Amino acid sequence: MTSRPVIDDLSSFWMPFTANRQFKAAPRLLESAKGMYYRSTDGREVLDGCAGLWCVNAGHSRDEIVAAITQQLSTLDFAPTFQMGHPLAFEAATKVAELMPAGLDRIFFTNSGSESVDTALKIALAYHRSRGEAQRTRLIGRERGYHGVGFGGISVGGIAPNRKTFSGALLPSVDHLPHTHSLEHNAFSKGQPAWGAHLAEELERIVTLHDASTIAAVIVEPVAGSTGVLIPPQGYLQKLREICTKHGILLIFDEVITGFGRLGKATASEYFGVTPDLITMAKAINNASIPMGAVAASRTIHDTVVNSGAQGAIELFHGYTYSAHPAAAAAAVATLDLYRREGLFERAASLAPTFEAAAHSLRDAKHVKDVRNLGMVAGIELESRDGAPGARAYEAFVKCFEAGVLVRFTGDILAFSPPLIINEEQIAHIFKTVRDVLATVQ
Ligand code: PXG
Ligand code: PLP
Repeated sequence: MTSRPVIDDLSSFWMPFTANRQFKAAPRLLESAKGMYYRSTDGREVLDGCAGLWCVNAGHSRDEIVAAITQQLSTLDFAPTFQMGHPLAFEAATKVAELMPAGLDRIFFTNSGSESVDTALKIALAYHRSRGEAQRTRLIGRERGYHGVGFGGISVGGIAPNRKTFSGALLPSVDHLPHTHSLEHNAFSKGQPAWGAHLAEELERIVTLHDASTIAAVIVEPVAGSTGVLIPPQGYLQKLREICTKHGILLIFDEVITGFGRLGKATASEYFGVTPDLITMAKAINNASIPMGAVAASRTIHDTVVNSGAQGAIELFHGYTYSAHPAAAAAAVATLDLYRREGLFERAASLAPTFEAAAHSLRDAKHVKDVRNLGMVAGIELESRDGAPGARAYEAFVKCFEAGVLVRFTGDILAFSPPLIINEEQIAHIFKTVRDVLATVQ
């Protein structure tokens, strides 16, 4: 394939979560992708170590998904789902429901993880109101949590820079659990760290402070991704579940990253054996081929809300123009079929030990102060450069890209979450490249 010339005007696109001036002074542009590889506009193959942004779990530009979308767009480009429907919306919901933990089989479609989070928070409030507990409005998130960028998501989220600018407009009545990250206790843990389950008991303290009767829901990522791969301590999620159940508080797992095979199961809920009341998802739901997200609600929540309205009345005043967009729904159906046909969740589970060993082989690499992993996710935390947090990981990221490997960085943490079609040689290549790059990073 011939490379197109790089466009010379980068000024109009205000880039998301990007250092715009720095990027535009030295852009990194991708122009095509297939399977495990991107191709950059300067004609280089780049091995995808992070599935795009944790989302392309079946690898890039898969023929079956492309065909499903193309055919759908020429058959039915758009159909409303407000007081109307189209068959694929229902088929996609059934297919998603089949992958959810038993009982979480009512699916509300959105277009992103951020929308899924705000939807789940609203469903939690609607549920309590329908039960006659309208005073349950408080939401509990967690420090270092990432729940997208809607006002609801940044309010329950726990990443300071995402909140600071907007602090005057965050949702009222939100509290946060402490995060579970501790290098002092858990550095270089393989899989779930042994220390930290007791941190879930902080929820009891928060419940005592505010009273359970005011609390609607707790939302956490089962494995925190964006904030730098924080693996839940053994027993931690189980304890959160117990405390929520005891106090009638809904538990929401934000599975935007962990959903659809990242841990070797359809959901982290299944992996950990902990069933929340609501699951948010997006990204790999349709291999990120068309924007789509969803919320899986328990049948109890759904039935409580839906049966509380008068016949003929709209039960939940919420929805998006593009909820269950036909192209996105077609992509989801094709993707979920593909995951099953190729056994990609099982493949992830069987590759996980190799991935773990490869990640931890960097234990003695230059600048490394922690390696952590679970399923097909790993994080490598670097010592920060004095007075310049994030600079070292940024340099490593740029050098990895130049060396033909795409990784993700956040602060001084490198994150790895490759497509689940990766092979052992490619896993070794990613971590060898990172080791070599780190040796050259200041
Ligand atoms: N919840 C979680 C747990 C996420 O990981 C969102 C919600 C928001 O999804 P949308 O589709 O609105 O972006 C996410 C998204 C990173 C990175 O650098 C992570 C995400 C998105 C972009 C970059 O780690 N996660
Ligand atoms: N703003 C205006 C003026 C609208 O008419 C709509 C939807 O009709 C929206 C925002 C919401 O857009 P969406 O449904 O795509 O989230």
